[in-house]
Amino acid sequence: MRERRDYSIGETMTGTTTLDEICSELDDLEGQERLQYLMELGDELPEFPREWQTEANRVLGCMSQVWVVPQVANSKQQTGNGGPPKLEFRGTSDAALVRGLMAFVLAVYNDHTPQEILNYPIEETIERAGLRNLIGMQRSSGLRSMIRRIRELAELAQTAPASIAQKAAVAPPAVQPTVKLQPAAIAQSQPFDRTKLLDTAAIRRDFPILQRKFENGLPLIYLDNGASTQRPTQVLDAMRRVEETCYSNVHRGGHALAAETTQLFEQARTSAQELLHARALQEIIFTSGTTAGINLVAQSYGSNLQAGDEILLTEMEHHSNIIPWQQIAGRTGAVIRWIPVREDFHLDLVAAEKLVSSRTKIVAVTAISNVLGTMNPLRAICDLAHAVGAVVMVDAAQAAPHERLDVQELDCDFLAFSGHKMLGPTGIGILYAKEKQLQAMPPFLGGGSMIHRVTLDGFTPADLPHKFEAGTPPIVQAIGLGAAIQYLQKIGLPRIREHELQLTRLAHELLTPIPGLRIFGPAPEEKGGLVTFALTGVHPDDLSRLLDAKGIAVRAGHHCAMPLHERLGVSHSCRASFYLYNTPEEVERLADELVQIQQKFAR
Ligand code: 7TS
Repeated sequence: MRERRDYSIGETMTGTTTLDEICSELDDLEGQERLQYLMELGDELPEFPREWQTEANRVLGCMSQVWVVPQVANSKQQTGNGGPPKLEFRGTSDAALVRGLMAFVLAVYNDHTPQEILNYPIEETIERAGLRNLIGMQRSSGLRSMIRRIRELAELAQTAPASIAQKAAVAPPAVQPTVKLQPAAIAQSQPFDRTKLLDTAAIRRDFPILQRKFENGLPLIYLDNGASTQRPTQVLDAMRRVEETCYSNVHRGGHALAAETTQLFEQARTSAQELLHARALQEIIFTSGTTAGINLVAQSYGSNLQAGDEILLTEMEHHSNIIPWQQIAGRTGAVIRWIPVREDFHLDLVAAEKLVSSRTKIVAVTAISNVLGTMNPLRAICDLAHAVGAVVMVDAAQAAPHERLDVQELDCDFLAFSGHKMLGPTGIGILYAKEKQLQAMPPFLGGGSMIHRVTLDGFTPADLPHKFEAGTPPIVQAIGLGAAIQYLQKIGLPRIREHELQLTRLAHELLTPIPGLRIFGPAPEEKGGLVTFALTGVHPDDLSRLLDAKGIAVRAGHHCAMPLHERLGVSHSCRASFYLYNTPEEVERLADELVQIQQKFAR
C-alpha cells in the first residue's frame, strides 16, 4: 500500500489533500492501486450533510448522484480588503470513486477567486494526473460535468455574487444554529467601511424634503424608507413638466398632446423593462403598486385553481402577499401551506422541499423581508417550484428599489413592485409577468383600453400589455416612476446596495452592544438595508415616539407582517430602513438616542 505523507503543509481548508500531493501520489502508484487511492481520497472529503443533497445542488450529467455547494471562503483566506472573494466548494457523491474525483476537483478549485477558477487550465491537470486513461469514458464525462458546474458557479459568483450567497443559503448548516439574534450575526459581519459610501452630500441636494428642520430646530432624519421613500427634484420636475406642457390621456385621441404624453408613458414602460431585464415590453404591466400586482395575479392566474391545489407561501410575507391568496383559496378550495422561518431568520428550504409536490400550483415569496431584511434565494425557489410545474410570484416591493433584479436570471413567472418605495410617486407600480402566462390568463379588470372589440354579446381582449390595463392609468405617476428608475440607474443599483450594506453594518455595530436591544434579522451581508429591533422595557410604539421627538422617523408596529411577528414571539417591533440618501451620521444619531432611551427608560 502507499505510504501516507505528511499533510501538515499540504492540507487545504476543507481538510482534503492538495493537488500536488494527489498528482505525485498517482504518479507513484500503478494500476488498481491508483483507483484504490482515488477512493481513499474520497473518504477524506468533509462531511456533506443529507440536507444539502437537494435538486438545486445536484450536478447534472453524472451517472451517480453528485452534489456541489458553493461557499465564500472565510475571511482568513481572503486577499485583503477589496480583493475578490475566494470560493470554496463542498461536494460529495453516492459512489466511492466519484467522491475521489470530487476530492481531486475540489483540490484544484477550492480557495481560488472566480477569475482564477475560470482561467485554470484543467485539461492539463487532468493529463498530469493521468486521469484520462484511469477512469474511462463514462466517469470522464461525469468529471467534466463536475468541472462545468464549478465553472458555472464561478461565473455566477462573478456576475451575481449575491446569488452565490443565496445558493449557499440553500444549504443549511449541518447543525441548526441555536443562538438567536444578533450576536451570531455580528460575529460573521465585515466592519463598516466609510470608503464604500455614496456621495450623500451631492445626492441629498436633489431631495428638497431632506433640508427640512422641525420647529425645535432638529433636522429630519428619515429612516422609514421601507414604508415609502422621498422624491428627488428630477422626479418632481418630470411630473410637473408633463402637467404643464403636454398632459393628456394616453393611447386614445389623435392630437399632439395625446401623442406626446403617450410617448413619455411608454418610455417609462421601457425603463421598467430595462430595470428588470424583461424579454419584452408586453411583459410590463402598469398597476397601482405591489398590492395591486399581487391581487391581479391571485385573481386572474388563481382563477384556474381547483379544490385541493396548493399555494405555498412563507411565514415572512407582508399581508399583501398573504391575503390575496387567502381570498382566492377561499373561493376555489385551494389550500395554503407555509415555508417556515428558521431560528437564523432564513427560510427553511429543507422544509420547503418537502412541502412542494405535484399539488403545488403557485409559490409566492418575498424577495426581501420588510421586517427581517432577509434576502431569499429566489432562483433556488423558482427551480424548486418549476420542477413540479408550479409558477412563482415574487414580491419585490423591498428588493426592486435596492438591488439589481434580472427576471430572466431568476426565471420567476411574476414579480411586482411599487413606485413609491423607489423615489417615484404613489399610485403606480409594475407587474412583470412572463408573456406566456399573461397570454393564458383572463383579464382581471374590465373597462376601456383593455379590449380589442366589444359587441352586445361579449368582448375580445386587447393585446398585451393593454389586456391588463383597464381604464385610464396613473399617467403622470408612471412618467414619474420612469424618471425615478432613470435616477437610480444613473447611480447604479449595485452601488446603492453597497451603501445600504455599509449603513446596516454600522447600525449593527452600534446597536448590538445596547443592553436589552434585540435585532430581528440575519447578518448585514444577508439582508437588505434595514434593522428591526426591540428594546426590553420600552414598547416599540413608545420607542418610535421618543425617537420622533428627536427628529428621527422610524416605523413601529407589526409592519403588515403579523404571522411573522407571531413567529418572532413579539406583537410589535421598531424598524429603521435606509436608502441612498441616508448618512452614517444619521445612523450614529439613531444609536445615540437609543442609548439615551435605554439608560432612561429601559432599566
Ligand atoms: N410587500 C412588501 C414586502 C412590502 O414591504 C410592502 C409594503 C408591500 C408588499 C405593499 O406595498 P404597497 O406599495 O402595495 O403598499 N411595505 C410597507 C412597510 O414595510 N411599511 O409600510 C409599507
